[in-house]
Amino acid sequence: MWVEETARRTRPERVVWCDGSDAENESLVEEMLQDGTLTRLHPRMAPGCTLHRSHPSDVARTEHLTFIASREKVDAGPTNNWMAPAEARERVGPLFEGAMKGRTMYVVPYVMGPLGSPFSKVGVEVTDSPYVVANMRIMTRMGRAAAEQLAGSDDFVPGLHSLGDLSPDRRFIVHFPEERTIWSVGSGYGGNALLGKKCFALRIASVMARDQVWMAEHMLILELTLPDGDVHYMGAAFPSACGKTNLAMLVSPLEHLGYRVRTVGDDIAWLRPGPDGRLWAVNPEAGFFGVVPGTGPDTNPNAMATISHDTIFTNVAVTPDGVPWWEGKDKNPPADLIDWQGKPWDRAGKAAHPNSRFTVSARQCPSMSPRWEDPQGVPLSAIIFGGRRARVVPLVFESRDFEHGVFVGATMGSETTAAATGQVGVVRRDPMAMLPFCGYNMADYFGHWLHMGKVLSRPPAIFHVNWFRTGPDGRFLWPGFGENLRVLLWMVDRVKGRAGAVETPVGLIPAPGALNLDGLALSPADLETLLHVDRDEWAAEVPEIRAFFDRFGDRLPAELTKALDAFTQQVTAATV
Ligand code: OXD
Ligand code: MN
Repeated sequence: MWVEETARRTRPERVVWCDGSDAENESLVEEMLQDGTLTRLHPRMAPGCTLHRSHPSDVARTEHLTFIASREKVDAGPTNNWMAPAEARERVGPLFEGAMKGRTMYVVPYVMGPLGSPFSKVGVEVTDSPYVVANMRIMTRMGRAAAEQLAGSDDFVPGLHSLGDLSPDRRFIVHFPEERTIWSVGSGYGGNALLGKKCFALRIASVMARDQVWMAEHMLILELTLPDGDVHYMGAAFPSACGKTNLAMLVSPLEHLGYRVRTVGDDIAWLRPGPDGRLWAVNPEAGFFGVVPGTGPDTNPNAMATISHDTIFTNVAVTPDGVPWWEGKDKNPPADLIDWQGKPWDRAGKAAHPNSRFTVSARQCPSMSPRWEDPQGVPLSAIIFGGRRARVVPLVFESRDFEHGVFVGATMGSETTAAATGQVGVVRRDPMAMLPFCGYNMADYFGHWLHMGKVLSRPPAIFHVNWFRTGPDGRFLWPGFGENLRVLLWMVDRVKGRAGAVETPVGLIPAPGALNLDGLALSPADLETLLHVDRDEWAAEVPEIRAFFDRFGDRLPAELTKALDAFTQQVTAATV
């Protein structure tokens, strides 16, 4: 009924119900190759790969055009754009009228979460973009499997998507949290258009999770195995384009000693309290929609292997014979490169767009954990918050307890990246990396976190990391990538109660000697700077954090006000 009603409104030339089969995908891809939506890449160097060039004004999520249409403004909260549902119907509704004239309307049923898992959920996206269909097929369990999971019930999240005319002036991504529906018009890009990802699995799911006592988080999930066979799972929340994919696919430099890292997810985690009082994590996605630039054989060999075939590239550069290229792939750009807009590259600007992306099935990733599709999920030993901070924030610290960890997550800041339109490199508060993705009042979201801490009898330990601290010369002090394992090992040792730590005003940092740095060429001076907590620098952050908290007024949980007061006292108290 919903599809019929949508078709009456958008008036497509035809309606196609997608079954997710290979044959369907092949004919869809063939059509897109014919009409230029996709270009086939080099048959030997990039077998099965295609390139899509988006409209140059449609290259990233547009947060200022993303709305929460809750009935009450206060339920969207001060950090979301709010639109009254009636206004959405008046302003955005008409943009769908006849929007699919002359186009095909695809009906895309999909499952978020492993098939057969009691925690998985069904969505149905109606879209006029075949590119979106091809992406959804990789990113979700799409087609017949979803219809089967639904088994005739109407328990699904409907999402209506149309490219419209692709104009940012008529672009809106609107979420109705009470009705649990999504409208997106005017963009064909990533998180704006693949509605299972940010719109459903984070914004709408965060509301469901609040009501049903679970959590929908912007987190990777990784598995760490120790030489004695002990296995630990960790969830890490970093803002977009801050290295979640790289951390999730980390290659252990100590693999030969039995320290192994495997991937469960790279962007989203659905977390539930288990009967054992621990927090259990499921990756709702089936693929990776990752940032391409910066991905190379040194930084992320697992991603390089994953995207070596059967990948949709969006907005990368190519050689004339169709070999994809991007900044960070290798040192020497090939001759005669064609940039992301299809023009000869002038070598002045970037060849690949900084937010160019790969879409690829997780099944192709050599580092997937055997448990990545476990219907029950995996139990978390630790949660890691992190951001991109050139100064102030140490390499790693541990929160004193879960409640303090919520304060750490709620106050976290990061320099903005190209994943969203807008200025890049300015520090903004991005609590739990959920600023653009929380579907309700963020103060209530903090309250929900605090509540979850009480529900869990064995909550994960909470840490904060910053791989991006620089020295006075602008050089990154920490080698990062595979070497981040050393920080993870300290965390596991903390969880097991066998590593030393030192109190600072922000939390606990590794005691001297507690971080295993064997074989790393890290100078004592750099290590000292990496772990340094400077009271004055932190005191300088306080007014801005307080102003951020003040935006929530009375809605902010008292625990956080108290934690900020205590923190302020600690960083401003006279040094002993
Ligand atoms: C993403 C993002 O695409 O966070 O994952 O922007
Ligand atoms: Mn993301």
